[in-house]
Amino acid sequence: AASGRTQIADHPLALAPVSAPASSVDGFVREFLKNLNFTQGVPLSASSPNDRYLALAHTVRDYLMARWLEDQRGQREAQSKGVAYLSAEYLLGRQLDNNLLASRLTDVATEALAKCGIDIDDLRQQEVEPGLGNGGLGRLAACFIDSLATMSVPSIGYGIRYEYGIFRQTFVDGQQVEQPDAWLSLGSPWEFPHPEAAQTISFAGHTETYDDDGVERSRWIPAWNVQAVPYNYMVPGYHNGRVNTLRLWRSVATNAFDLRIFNSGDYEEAVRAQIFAENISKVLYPEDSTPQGKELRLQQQYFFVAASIRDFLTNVLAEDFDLEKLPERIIFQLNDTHPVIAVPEFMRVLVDEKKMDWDAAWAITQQCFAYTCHTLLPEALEVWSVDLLGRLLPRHLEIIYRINDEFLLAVRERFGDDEMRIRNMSIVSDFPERSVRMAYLATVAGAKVNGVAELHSQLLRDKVLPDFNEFYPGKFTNVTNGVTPRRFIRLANPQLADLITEALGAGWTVDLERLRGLESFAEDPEFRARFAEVKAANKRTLNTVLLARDGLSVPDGHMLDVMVKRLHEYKRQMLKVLHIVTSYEGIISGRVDVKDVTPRTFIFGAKAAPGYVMAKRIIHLINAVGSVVNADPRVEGRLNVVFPPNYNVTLAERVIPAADLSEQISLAGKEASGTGNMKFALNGALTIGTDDGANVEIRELVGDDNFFLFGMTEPEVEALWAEGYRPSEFYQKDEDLRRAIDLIASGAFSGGDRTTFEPVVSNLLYDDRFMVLADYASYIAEQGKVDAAYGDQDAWTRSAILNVARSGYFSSDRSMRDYIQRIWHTPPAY
Ligand code: B1N
Repeated sequence: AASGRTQIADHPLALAPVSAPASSVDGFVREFLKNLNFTQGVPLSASSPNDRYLALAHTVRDYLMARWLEDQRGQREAQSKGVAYLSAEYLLGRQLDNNLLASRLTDVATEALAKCGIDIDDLRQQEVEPGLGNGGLGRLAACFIDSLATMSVPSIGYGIRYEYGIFRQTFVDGQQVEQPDAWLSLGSPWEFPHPEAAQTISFAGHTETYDDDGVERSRWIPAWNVQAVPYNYMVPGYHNGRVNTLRLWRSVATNAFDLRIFNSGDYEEAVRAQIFAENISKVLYPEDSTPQGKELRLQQQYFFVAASIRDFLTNVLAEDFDLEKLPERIIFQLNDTHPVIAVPEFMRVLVDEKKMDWDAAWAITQQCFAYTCHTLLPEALEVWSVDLLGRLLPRHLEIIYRINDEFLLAVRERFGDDEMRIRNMSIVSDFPERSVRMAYLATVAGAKVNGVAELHSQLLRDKVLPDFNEFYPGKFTNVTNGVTPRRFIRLANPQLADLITEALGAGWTVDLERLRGLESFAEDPEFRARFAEVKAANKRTLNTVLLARDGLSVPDGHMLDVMVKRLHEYKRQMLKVLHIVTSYEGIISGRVDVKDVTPRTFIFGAKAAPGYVMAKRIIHLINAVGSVVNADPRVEGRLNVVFPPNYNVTLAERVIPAADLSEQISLAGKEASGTGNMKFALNGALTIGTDDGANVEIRELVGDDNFFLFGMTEPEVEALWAEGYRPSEFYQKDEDLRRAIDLIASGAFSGGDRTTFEPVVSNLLYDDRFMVLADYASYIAEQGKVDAAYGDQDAWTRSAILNVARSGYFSSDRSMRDYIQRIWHTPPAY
């Protein structure tokens, strides 16, 4: 087979480049009909919307193909240093529109389809977004690969092709019910499976030592294995002709595995084996920030990193590559701790398989990995029990022990026998059970460790890993997150994009700091009027979308106050609820004249992890408050709570451009960065927020006058904890707060039943880990300022424009430049 491939590679036709079809409307019509006929096997007359969508997707693929093949060849041949982004999640969002935009085909395709009597918008609606991520972390990975392609950085994304992505959320009587996300069921036109390139990935078994020509070596004798089949996705850069690759792995049963069982004549057992193997890439774990230590999750993690490392070593490097030079060719970026098992796997390959000396292998490994931490919550720091690791990956556990032994030896050399410090820094911890702290392993192995916003990186350095910072000076750094302006401005907000282009000319989409040029336009009344009209149009569009999607509506003339993000106590959706209940209580008690209430629509979007009981209760409460408030005639329609189910990337693209007010109200020190906050600012919403995560940097950039700050700072939070936080004292002291909580407790939102939301109320009064009550007064006061500011529409619009003008820093292109400069040191292009 190998010599056959060589012969073909030398054939003159093998080097002839494929060429893209003609970019004319007629050319596009031809390609589209060809795909409809030959790929879908239907004539236009008998085609379903899904047929047409798939044919359109295939047509767009065909236009991208020549560049993709060319870029894959170029990247292989250049042998320059590249980035392998290792992430268990990629929250991509819909592909069609993005790929049309990147390849400049939007207008041609629109016209071509119109010629066939098809409205391209109808086909856009057909696509089920690949929801292969939970929230910010997965969406960040998607933004990063977009920027890497747009900046022509040699890179590849590796991950898992989950058969089921993040669950589909529905509400039944206001309560969350999860449905499986069968995103592949109507076809998956964007992927290219390569079953012939499958890798065998092993698990379990035992280890042994053996004599290798006088050298004692270890080897792993695994007990079972699965096949990892690569599925390639195109990642087109924006208007630069570049197409990078995202490679997601799917697990299937190995032939050998089948055969052994087939030979035993046990057909049922063979089928079971198949199912067992396919389980590994079956479903995305729906926990955001609070991973459960499930065996299948560790299987997923090892499965995809082992396949990715082998893929790089065998398919990217030349066969005779000198492994000592690995750091000149690759940097594996670890997206949180989820792929950290790659570290011992890399060591195993170098030491056991390539027979490299341990110290040499370790020196290489420490240059080939870098680690991004995305959290500060202790419960989110992944830990694997030694028991589980030893069963599933016995050789890796041995390697981790040796890494730890040598690390602690070095610590002793530096700091002396400070047993407390040794215990605190050990990768292997003994309590509450013997386990491996993956963040510590990543920190020891990584060339660099970064947080995702200035404040987060500082807390990581000074509070979470101070001993490591002292031991490894210079290892810790910051790269503030960013978002792609292609998807989140150009695609999501085309009218704003056109207005910006008219003002500043083209070019800002790939050089977002140019938005600064809008500052002077903020002073131009005509520009302000047009900006305000775009916002109003986006609200009308959102209204249309929500009406069709969920039967919900956003009344004209309302301020749009938006809180969209995963449901988590630290994000404090409860604070938002208390604000709504306070406004409502003011009206129905008659203390506030309804005519004085600024009309507001509160939009929520939030999924709760299926096992997170308190989060689900809060969802129930939001829906319950909405039903009561929206239906109460005394409110005269001035308060309106809208909670569309199943918030996802597609809905974000509609909601964010319509928003006036962005709610970023986490307890200071808890939200590592946030990225929704950046998307809102870039779309001209003003932020009400705490001094947390990237909010700090947003406020510094847009200016205090254009940002509603409230709440305790992180040091104030620390101080209050130290002094002893008693939430009930805030309840006693603050009349408004008491009225709001009492109204919830009275059963006003649960048909008179006082038990339904009792756990939420007592959680606030007697526990309140995230200090909702401590920040309540400050939040309500600031919301008063929001109302006042909104009263002067022209001034508000000016602030909104300044938010856009001053947020160019939050492009993920800038994040990529920071990674390149501070961590990767890769060349700008191959
Ligand atoms: O990562 C985002 C940040 O902007 C957010 O502030 C941060 O909360 C988020 C385990 C996570 N941190 N940790 C996770 C996700 C899934 C999982 O299984 C943890 N997500 C974040 C991007 O930096």
